[in-house]
Amino acid sequence: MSTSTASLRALGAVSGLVAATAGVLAAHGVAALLTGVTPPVTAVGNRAIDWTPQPVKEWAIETFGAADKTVLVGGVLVTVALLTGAAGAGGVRRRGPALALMTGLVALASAAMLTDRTSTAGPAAQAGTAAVLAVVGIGGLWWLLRALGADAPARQPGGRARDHALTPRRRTPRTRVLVGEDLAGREITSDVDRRRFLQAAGALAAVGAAGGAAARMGGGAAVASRDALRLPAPAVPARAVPGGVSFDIPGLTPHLTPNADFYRVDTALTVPDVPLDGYRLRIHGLVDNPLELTFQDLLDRRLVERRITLTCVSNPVGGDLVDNASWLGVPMRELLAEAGVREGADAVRSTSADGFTAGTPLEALTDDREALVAIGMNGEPLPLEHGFPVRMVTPGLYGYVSATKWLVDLEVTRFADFSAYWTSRGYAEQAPIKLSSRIDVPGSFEQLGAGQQTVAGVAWAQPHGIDAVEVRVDGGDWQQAELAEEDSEVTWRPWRWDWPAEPGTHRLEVRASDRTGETQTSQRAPVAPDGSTGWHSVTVTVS
Ligand SMILES: Nc1nc2c(c(=O)[nH]1)N[C@H]1C(S)=C(S)[C@@H](COP(=O)(O)O)O[C@H]1N2
Ligand SMILES: [Mo]
Repeated sequence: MSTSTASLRALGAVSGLVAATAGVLAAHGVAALLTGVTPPVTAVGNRAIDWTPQPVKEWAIETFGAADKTVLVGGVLVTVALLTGAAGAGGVRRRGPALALMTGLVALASAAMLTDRTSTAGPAAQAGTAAVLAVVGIGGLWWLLRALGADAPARQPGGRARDHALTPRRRTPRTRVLVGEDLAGREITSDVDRRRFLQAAGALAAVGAAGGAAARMGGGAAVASRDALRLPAPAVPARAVPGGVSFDIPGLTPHLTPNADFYRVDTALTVPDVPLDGYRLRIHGLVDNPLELTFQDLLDRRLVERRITLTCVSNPVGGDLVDNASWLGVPMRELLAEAGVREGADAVRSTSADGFTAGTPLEALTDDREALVAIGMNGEPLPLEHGFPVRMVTPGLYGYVSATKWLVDLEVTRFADFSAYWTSRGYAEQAPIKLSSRIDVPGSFEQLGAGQQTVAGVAWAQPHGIDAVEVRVDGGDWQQAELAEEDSEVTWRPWRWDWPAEPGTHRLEVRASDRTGETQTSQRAPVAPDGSTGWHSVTVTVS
């Protein structure tokens, strides 16, 4: 392959990338201008999230943590770039296969957009956005490849530049590029219309830039709503945080997690944009009086403030998908009582604005643990990532069955009659949080000096409360740790133990017991289907 062929191929690859980028940006721009439309990359990402096998998903969460979504979107973008680049490179001689590949990609993205669970727009808006992707992506590639001389009869050596010579109007200099050799070993060349190529590329860049700008400007109504919102003081404030709820030990998790540090787990690729204007919470199903509440209706109710530790089923032993916040909200049982739950119901199916669903036992939402329909977190309106404007918080149950964010619908029903998002993907229907404990200090593989060392961490047993924590070294006798003051049975409890550390490599283990008399099992269980078990341990070197 000669250099000129290579550079023609490179221009072809650029054509594929430019057309695809312009198409995607234009579609994202249009989606941002219409409300509720899911743009192509998000739609494809959502499909990927919903279809990724569970073990792969867990591996991704564990490996990439909070960056898992960035990695997913990056993966989608890289794949599209490679395919469209290759299509363009291959399309410099014949456009057909390149356009077919681009059409296939557009068709897949369109299918994902038209069936997206997070879309709240009508099919016309969703289809119109897909059409923009198709026109810019496929049309753009066709245009660029034509300027590169694809499908024009290649000229044999000695041939004359017919259209060049015979069409004086055309001033565009065409560049002859070697595209191969004929059987006799003579060069075959193709005409590249440089001016037309630059015009096409420029036009597509402009379309892409406009789309990108619109995508940046559009949406964001929830941010404005949140900025303008002032939460009322709670009718029932949480009691003051007791003095000794934690220890002053560097590296020990703080009792209350600041919003910015609070773990986040959800299936939302882009944070749902749910403005207060037009917000409705429907409560219906097996009830006597279906309710439809505005955000103001919620504000006007008896607001209760409570500190509750949230826990994710995906938290491995020793992991950090558990955090504690002060929540402000309306007691769920008061809303359900007003709706009048009928005989025979045993579950509430909650749905978010982005189509996520959870199934919660009716009992957990009506008993004394007092689950909340929350609107505030640590003295602020809920952050967008944590469910603005309304979410559920249910003490004692893992988040996937009890903590629906961007909450819009509560259906009183029976477990026999539905299957929630994670339950239909192999997770348990019922998922009480398992008793667990974690060593925060010292860190794994830390090097320590010999002598008195502090071992510390947190333990949780919502909704029963922690009764004891024990630590042991190198499989020796269990030693009682000192517990911090209990904030409540539904919050975690810090503990500490003074360790006379002797030189060598040591393994520290922790286990907790709750108020029901249960002690944490040493039996290791993975996070699926209903939460991990086992003892957390860290290995350290003392010298
Ligand atoms: N809408 C919606 N709500 C959701 C989820 C979700 O994917 N979508 N994930 C749940 C899970 S698995 C957990 S553990 C909690 C986490 O809440 P956080 O992100 O505020 O910590 O939210 C729950 N609520
Ligand atoms: Mo979770």
